Amino acid sequence: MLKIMPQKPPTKNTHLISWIEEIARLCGAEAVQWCDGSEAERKRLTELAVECGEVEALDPQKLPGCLYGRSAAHDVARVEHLTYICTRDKKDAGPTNHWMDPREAYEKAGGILKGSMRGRTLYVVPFVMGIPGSSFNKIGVELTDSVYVVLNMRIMARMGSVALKELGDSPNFTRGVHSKADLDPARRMICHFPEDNTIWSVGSNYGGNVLLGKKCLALRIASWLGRKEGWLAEHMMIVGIENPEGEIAYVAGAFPSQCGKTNLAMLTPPPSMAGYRVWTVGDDIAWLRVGDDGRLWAVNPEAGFFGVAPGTNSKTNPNAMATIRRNTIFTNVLKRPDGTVWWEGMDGEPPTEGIDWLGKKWTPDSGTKGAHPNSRFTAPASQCPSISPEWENPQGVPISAIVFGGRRATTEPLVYQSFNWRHGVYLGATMSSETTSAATGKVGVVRRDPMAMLPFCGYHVGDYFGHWLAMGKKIKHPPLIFHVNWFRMDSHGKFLWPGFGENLRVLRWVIERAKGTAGAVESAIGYLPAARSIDLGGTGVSEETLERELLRVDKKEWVDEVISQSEFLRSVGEALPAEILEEHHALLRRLEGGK
Ligand code: OXD
Ligand code: MN
Repeated sequence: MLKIMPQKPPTKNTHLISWIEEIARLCGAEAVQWCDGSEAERKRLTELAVECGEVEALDPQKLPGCLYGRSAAHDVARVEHLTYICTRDKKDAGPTNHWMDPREAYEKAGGILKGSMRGRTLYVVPFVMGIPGSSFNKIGVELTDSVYVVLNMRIMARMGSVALKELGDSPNFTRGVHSKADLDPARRMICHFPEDNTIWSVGSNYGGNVLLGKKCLALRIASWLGRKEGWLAEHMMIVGIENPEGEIAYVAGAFPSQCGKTNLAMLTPPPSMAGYRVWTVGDDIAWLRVGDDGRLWAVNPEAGFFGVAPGTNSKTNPNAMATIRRNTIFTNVLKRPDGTVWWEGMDGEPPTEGIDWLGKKWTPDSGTKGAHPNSRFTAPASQCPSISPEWENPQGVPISAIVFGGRRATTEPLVYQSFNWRHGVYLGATMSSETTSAATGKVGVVRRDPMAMLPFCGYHVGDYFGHWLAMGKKIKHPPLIFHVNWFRMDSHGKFLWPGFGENLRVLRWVIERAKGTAGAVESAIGYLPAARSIDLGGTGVSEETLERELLRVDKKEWVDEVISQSEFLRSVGEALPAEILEEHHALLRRLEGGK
């Protein structure tokens, strides 16, 4: 006998209550538990999750409030080939998304959901993406059978009573359903129904597939809503850069997964840039709207960081290291015998032994990685030492510059500026990067990743480019648009640019361009920094390396680049805006003109 709704619902919202009843029945849940987001609830659920083995507690002195989780060995990354946009008309999903007819998707995923929560509790997780009280936020409710998901969601979003209060009696909320089901990779589907404001995720317990506020709502569903409502939901970090005079300029940056967005968002200025400060507003997602003042304003809709652990250390990202000292969930890293954690690229020597991400005994001689390359930390943004005082401002922050960037060993210079908004949209639209372990599939292959949204744009990518162009017309004082590449290599395969804190030198040029105080020279691909306009003091990089290698625009490489872009642009089909094609042809003309 099902104990549906044993608790008195903490809301009178009949749309919400009847939907929960319907899903609880479909899934055969044994009980329904409403989450309020309180501290007492966190304690209770943590004890439960430890008891049933979903997570392990870490050393309470060394890592207070921290937990350790392991996902199934075949469930460690986003599964793009099993992620669907389910629109009535296939055309609306476009060529970059996997599409499924909504009826088929409800039937297939429903078949997996059916009875999947027998003997399990269904947790009701109401959450706000955005700042409570702001007219720019969106409400979601995730129904899940995973306590691990509940504990992560309460870090990543403003969760519980606050969301129910915000929602009131309204039917306007994203209906998210998640069931681990049997974690069978053959029965795994992440389905988005933008026309129904609904997400069904089954058969996974990996964050990017199951923390439904993040990629599913705040990017795929939100990008669809943004087009309808006249704003942009983007895969962007947001950072404030304070100069020695105390002026702060905000930059939004789109980079594919594992290209350093979190490090850039928490950047520590190098010692030779005394007087500069970097303020973190967000590390992964930006919602952008035109303000009454005609500028573009950005809000980080999330409340936490779901960051990549390997390579994070007190040199690459001291702010992240300070953030994750408490109240953090570590997933698929190595657990040390003393109840702390480790990953490849962390400070100090590797531990002499530990339990690896697969749950096996590990030593440095094992010949395997202790932590999965896509192992993660989930940590409250409020704990970040560099968190901006503006990060919860309901209006957001005004954006002076947008940077697009990818991981490219060749071709793309360290930095260049687009000629104007339209050219900037073209730079974003044709962006590319080498693939990483954030998604399943081959690593290191160059692929087009427009605006770093390839896996996240919830509608036709051609219409998405059109929406960007239309937004440009609505912004009276648009941010300048740039392209950066921290990953260019020399002929021996060595990175030419030191990256990390030194990237601030490039961002300094970017914001000084926005202010109109830095020099540039025109090239075929855009404006490059004028000689000596990027301060290299203390980087170990010479003016000559900057000029001849990092900023080199090689005509042959660029003609090949344009040819490789053509293939992608053709695949966009009829919906490709003529303006993008014109920019493409204009670039080729400029290259051939020898500029
Ligand atoms: C992420 C991703 O987790 O982009 O942010 O995969
Ligand atoms: Mn991301």
